[in-house]
Amino acid sequence: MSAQIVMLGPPGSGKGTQAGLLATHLGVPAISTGDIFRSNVSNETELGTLVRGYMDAGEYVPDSVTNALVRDRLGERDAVEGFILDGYPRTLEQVAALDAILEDQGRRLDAVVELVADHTEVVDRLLLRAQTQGRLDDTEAVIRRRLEVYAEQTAPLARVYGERGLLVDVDGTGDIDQVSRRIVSALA
Ligand code: B4P
Repeated sequence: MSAQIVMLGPPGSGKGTQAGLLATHLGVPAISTGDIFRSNVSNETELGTLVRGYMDAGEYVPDSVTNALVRDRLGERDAVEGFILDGYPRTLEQVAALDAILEDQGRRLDAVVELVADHTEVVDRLLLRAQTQGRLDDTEAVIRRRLEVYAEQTAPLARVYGERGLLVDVDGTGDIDQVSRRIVSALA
């Protein structure tokens, strides 16, 4: 199975969870822009200070910041054999930036997995996570804003990748193992 893969899906669709499982299965790193930003926020780095306000409000971090971060990360040694990108790209500008990064590296995407999940189910999952992990962007108002931003800025990416023949739609409902098995068989 080829392993240059993007995971797409609304907040709460399980993309972070599934990116980690698929990465282990394929032996490549899962690269989550959200996780990288969160770790910078908790370590109070300069980048963390810059991105915190956007994340707490449910808004996207500016493309220039995110694109530079991904370019560096994809240039690291462990990403040479492949990667699962979780939460990137999220805007059309990020799609163009990723194309340029991969072209410079002489490689291309193999597949874009879109996790499809019902609106009520994703909100329930995120509210549950709010209780267990206390993420600052998992309050009801911010979740609503994140879902709006997703619909406006990220949902159009499915059409772009669909036109390129890269899109693989996977039902994200059901338990984590079930979804994971669906992804592996859809990519086979
Ligand atoms: P992310 O970290 O990507 O947050 P997310 O969209 O909520 O997805 P996440 O991966 O965490 O959740 P998942 O659906 O797996 O981004 C956070 C913020 O960072 C963004 O709002 C933005 O500000 C910034 N950011 C990140 N990338 C950016 C970019 N490219 N450009 C600009 N800004 C960017 O899981 C949700 C919950 O559901 C989990 O608790 C999980 O345990 C549970 N779950 C998963 N699968 C399940 C299942 N099958 N059944 C039941 N529960 C399940």
